[in-house]
Amino acid sequence: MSFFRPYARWLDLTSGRIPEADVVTQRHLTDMRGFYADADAEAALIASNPLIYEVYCGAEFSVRAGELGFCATVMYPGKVGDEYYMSKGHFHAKPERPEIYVCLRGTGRLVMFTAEGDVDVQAMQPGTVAMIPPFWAHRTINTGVDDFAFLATFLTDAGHNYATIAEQGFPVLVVERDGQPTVIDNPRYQRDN
Ligand code: S6P
Ligand code: ZN
Repeated sequence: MSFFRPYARWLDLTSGRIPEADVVTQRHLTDMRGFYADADAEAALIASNPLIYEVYCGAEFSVRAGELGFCATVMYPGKVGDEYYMSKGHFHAKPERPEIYVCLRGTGRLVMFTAEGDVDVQAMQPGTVAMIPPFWAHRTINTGVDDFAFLATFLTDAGHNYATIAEQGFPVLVVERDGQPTVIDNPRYQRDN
């Protein structure tokens, strides 16, 4: 069987980018309308449409079982209202698939939750290795003033399920209060769902 081919890519450990990535995805504010809690702040920023984050993937992935993939995410510093720039966040389409994140640059948070209502927030700084268990949705947040970057590795058949998150977000938000990242409840999230 020859349908898997070995490959290697150079990950720039300083910037967090994979310069020769086969696939680069950019997410601007218009790609995540409605994800931030403060609709007025989003409307005020939408004309300038800031780039929030970029994802560099080593290769175009198949969805065949048994393939491990890796992607590096670089997230820029900024806020929409008092909510820090963040990823859309997702469950995996195969929700039982876990994932590992390795922080390369900056400071941030990895926020996770389960459909049963458990919530977990991990602080991320260069060198932090975080495990996202099966069935936990995950989102990253740049709480610093520099770029925040991390490497993710996962079985490529994990896929993405953004629909639940697009509807009502995460149970908690990470906002700036008195200059500090602070975790607060998300008023839009229905805990009994
Ligand atoms: C894939 C992995 C990451 C994210 C990336 C962007 O399973 O978790 O590569 O895709 O950080 O986040 P999102 O929520 O927009 O896919
Ligand atoms: Zn994931």
